[in-house]
Amino acid sequence: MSIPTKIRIHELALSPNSMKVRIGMNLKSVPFKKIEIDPSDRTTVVKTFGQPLTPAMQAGDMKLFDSHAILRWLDANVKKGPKLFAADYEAMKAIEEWEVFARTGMRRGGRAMFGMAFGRIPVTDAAVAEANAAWNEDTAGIEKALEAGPWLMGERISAADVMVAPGLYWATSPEHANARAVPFYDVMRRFDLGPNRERTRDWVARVMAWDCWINPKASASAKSAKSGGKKSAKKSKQAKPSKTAKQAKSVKPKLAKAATKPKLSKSAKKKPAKKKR
Ligand SMILES: N[C@@H](CCC(=O)N[C@@H](CS)C(=O)NCC(=O)O)C(=O)O
Repeated sequence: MSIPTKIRIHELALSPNSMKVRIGMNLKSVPFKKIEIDPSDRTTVVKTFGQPLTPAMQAGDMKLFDSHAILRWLDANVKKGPKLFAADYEAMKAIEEWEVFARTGMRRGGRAMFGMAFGRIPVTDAAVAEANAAWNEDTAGIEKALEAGPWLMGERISAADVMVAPGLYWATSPEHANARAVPFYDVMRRFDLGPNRERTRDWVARVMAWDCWINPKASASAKSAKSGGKKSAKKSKQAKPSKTAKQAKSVKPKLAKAATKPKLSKSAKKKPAKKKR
């Protein structure tokens, strides 16, 4: 199936959910146009998509919202680049467990960080320290999983990495020019994953290297226009499509206790336990 040549992503550049979509697009070498929305005026997004959240995508006549839904669409429709999800049942369930973690496992740090950045929560040393303790606790499972391979699912990059890593970007003291330029950078730079998170930090940087907002070389259109795709060849080597058998054997999200709220199912067939808070 050929995918529409005109793809437009409505986004808030600095938001982790928008990062996920840009990374997915670039991993799959799909060119797209970014449309930065005004966070205080969602009229166009609501009019086009019937809901206010970004990222939201228009691909020809097709409209889709939700970062993870867009990643699924990409993987189902674009053969090029690494396979993000998995043909193997167990591997697919493991990726979906990481997805649950991406949506809910880092809420404490994320809410505090963005709450303070947007002025909804007062910035105090105690509140920052509490959020940083949460970041450290909630990323224990990631650090552990990365002992078994460079990516969450082992040898190959997958949707698990794309869905989880951007949520941690702002807690890794980013120095990229666009990050430094955000108006509340001084608040954001106070957040950190804390001690013993070296693997996690390296991995976040490796995943984020595919985001053209912080790394213009990652852009699919830049690659095809400037280098005939050659520049991407080196990268796609390390990010080749996942081998499902390998993925099946690779690490499942064995998350640290604090990171398992909501508890993640041990068996891939079992539904994840409901969130208790
Ligand atoms: N489930 C959605 C969540 C999207 C979402 O929450 N987007 C945020 C930006 S990261 C947003 O538009 N929030 C509305 C607001 O903050 O007013 C996804 O993964 O794309």
